[in-house]
Amino acid sequence: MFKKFVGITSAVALTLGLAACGGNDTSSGSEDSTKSVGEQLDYEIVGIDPGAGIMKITIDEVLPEYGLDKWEVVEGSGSAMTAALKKAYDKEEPIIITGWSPHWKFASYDLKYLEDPKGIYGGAEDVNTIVRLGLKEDKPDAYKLLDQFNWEPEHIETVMNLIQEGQDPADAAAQWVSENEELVNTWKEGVNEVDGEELKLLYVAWDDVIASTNVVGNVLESIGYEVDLVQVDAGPMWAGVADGSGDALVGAWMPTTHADYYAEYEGKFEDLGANLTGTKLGLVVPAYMDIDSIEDLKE
Ligand code: PBE
Repeated sequence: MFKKFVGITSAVALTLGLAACGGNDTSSGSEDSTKSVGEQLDYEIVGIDPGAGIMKITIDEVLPEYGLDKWEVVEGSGSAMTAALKKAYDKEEPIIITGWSPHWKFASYDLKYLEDPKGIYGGAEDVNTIVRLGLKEDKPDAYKLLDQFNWEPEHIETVMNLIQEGQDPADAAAQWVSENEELVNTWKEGVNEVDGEELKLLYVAWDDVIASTNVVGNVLESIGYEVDLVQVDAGPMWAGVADGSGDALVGAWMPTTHADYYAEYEGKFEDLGANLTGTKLGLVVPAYMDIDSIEDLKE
């Protein structure tokens, strides 16, 4: 290989030599390693369902504001995204996903958020509980319990990890509830038991929201409600609580991620405030990747 370069100008030889060195540095050692991350990934970021707030922020704000016009965010789902992450990670290949915390992927893999020097993904957010108008009058005990539902990232992470390890979400929720009686009792304070009244919780198949909805559903059942967990897309989740066809949702990320849905239906729901604080959103990559900032994607 080296012999081929004999006779070419030293500047070119130097460039080629450096490129070859860069290639040898990477663990894959393939010819890909001399390509930019964009070239290696075909300028594709692995996204989730199109209704997710993180998709809108990434496509409408992050790509244009960082000048990443060659890049696109591929639509899919939360589970397709984690499947793609596992596949790439197992082979130590590059991948960029739309990621968020709390999420089990940070316990399963060594990952990092790309720095966001423009702060477009915003700071830590709250996850709010949103109920339909009239729930307070119709189902005061469900309302009171939903209003008192509040936990910490470590709690939701435990439930997510149980599900990730293979437990059915309902079983994982039941196990967590039985192991956290003291906290759960604070949600039940002053709440009376009811006799089989129906209650419909709407949720999207995002791993954090699957966990929280199953836990709240389990506790509402323990006080006598017949709880229906209905999985929908993000738009119908908000629309369903706003038109009263669903009673509540516990996965409203505010003030940024679900700002559009919030504004669209404002006045048609009641916001019971945060059930969790300290979330994060961003572009996430395996720690073995050689980039640190969203700005590195321009190269
Ligand atoms: N998420 C999880 C959602 C909210 C909860 C970050 C994927 C979203 O982007 O809308």
